[in-house]
Amino acid sequence: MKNAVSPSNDEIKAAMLKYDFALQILETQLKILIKEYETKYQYHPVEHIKSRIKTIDSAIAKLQKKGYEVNLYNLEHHVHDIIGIRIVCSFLSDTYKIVEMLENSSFIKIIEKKDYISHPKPSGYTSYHLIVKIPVCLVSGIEEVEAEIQIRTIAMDFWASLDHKIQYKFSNDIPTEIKKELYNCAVDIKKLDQKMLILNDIVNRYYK
Ligand code: 0O2
Repeated sequence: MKNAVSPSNDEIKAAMLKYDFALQILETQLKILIKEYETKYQYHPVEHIKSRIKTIDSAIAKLQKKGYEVNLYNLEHHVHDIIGIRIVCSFLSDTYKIVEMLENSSFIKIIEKKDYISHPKPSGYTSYHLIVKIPVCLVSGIEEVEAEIQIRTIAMDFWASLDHKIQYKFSNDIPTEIKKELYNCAVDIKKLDQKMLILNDIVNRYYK
């Protein structure tokens, strides 16, 4: 399916349709898994879930940034986060519970795991990323569609959201002192996440 000629926006739109379907399926499946988990363990590990489909312009920009020619084959094979789902949890331990829950699901096929919680990015970014595949039943047959699931705590989400705004404001050319301060905030956030987890454990012991 490798095109020598760049696809038109209409061709890309048609190819993107399956991502809409896959997102709906994935959102429903996640709701089922989380609800079942909550019922079984009487515990709510998820604070909220956000999802988005990458815009065509943003997907093309990512492809170009990676140095690939713009065609449908490359969009499908080299942009792994056309579907993005973010699962935001209260506590550090919850993020790993969610990862384990997804690993145990036979419906969601995990292609790649990136643990930026144990191994933060040089910027200080922390989150657990899963690249997954979801089966979508189309008229033409079953297609496996890729998605990226980001799992993080509220505190990590707070940091990433400010970092994202800063990157946008400075067009990725962030002054060194701001980079350093952001990194320091990431270190503080890690400590805060650990302290909140300990505090929550203490509170839970009171209940017992
Ligand atoms: P957006 O606007 O959030 O969609 P890959 O996607 O795996 O081919 P890459 O870049 O190696 O390529 O993936 P990575 O770094 O594992 O994950 C990329 C996504 O993680 C980004 O998507 C962000 O959402 C998030 N991310 C990664 N690093 C940072 C960071 O330093 N700060 C913030 N705020 N978010 C980060 P996009 O497409 O870059 O952006």
